[in-house]
Amino acid sequence: MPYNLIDGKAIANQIKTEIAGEVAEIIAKGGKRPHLAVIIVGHDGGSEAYVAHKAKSCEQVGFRSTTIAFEDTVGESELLKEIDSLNNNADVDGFIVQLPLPKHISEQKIIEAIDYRKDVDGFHPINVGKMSIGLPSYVSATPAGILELLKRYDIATAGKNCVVIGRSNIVGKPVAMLLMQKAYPGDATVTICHSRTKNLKEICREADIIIAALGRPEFLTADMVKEGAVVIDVGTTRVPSEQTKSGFRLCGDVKFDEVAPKCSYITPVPGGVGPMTIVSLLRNTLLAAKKEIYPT
Ligand code: L34
Repeated sequence: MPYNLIDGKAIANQIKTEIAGEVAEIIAKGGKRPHLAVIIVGHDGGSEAYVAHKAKSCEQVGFRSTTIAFEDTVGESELLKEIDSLNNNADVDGFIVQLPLPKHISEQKIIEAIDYRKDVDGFHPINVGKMSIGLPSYVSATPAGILELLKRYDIATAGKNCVVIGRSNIVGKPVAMLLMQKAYPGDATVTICHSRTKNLKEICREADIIIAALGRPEFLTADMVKEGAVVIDVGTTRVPSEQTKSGFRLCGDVKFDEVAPKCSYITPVPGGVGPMTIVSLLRNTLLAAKKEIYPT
């Protein structure tokens, strides 16, 4: 079957142009430049690359951005102090703490310290809760990016069997919630699979749409995929490679070469969901600057 490649990078660029236009309008009217702050802890290669992308993308659309970097020896209380300062900094519209954090710091405690009105990652329980019941909220960036791709490619979701592999708080759970909501994209029949699921292969073979978000390189193979399925690959694992200058390559959760020929649509890695994660963060930051979700 000739498959359609979902070009996340192209869609992301299109959305950046849309956002840049809105920023220009705000500035022309004498408004404040949207401002995103990002806290990064330690030197995880993936995190450093993603945070650099976020800063560069802010610049491209005309946002101000501030990156605050800590060594991985930073104490939890020092981090909480920085969060408190950002919560109270009127120039900062939204901020995030890039995950993962070192083991001696409680991610949950950090997330809950962020003022939910500035939580442009949509990780705070208030935003997660509101999203779950369909109220206006900051929706976390990767799930929002996935839905945007389905929308821009006009992929039908109502009544479709949608299988999500992975149950993380930042992707699996929220994307499942969004796909079952009474909306488009949404109205799907959603099944969430994880490491304890029995008959995973059989369940996947029934899927019209598969979201692979478990973080295991090339986990989804051709024998798990129905002819004509839509496959969204959320994995971005760095695996060692002798072919690249950096010494690694980015590997998705889907064995692309054998799965793609069976698909109607499929996302590549890189260039699929990753760039959409970044523009969804920009979109949330713009919403924060405009105080659209939380007016006060
Ligand atoms: N707080 N932590 C917080 N918020 C997030 O939204 C994230 N995430 C995930 C990890 N931790 C987080 C990201 O930013 C994953 N993630 C992310 C962001 C961007 C990209 C991948 C993951 C991305 O841009 N991927 C590119 C390639 C990047 C490269 O070459 O290194 C792609 O084309 O897939």
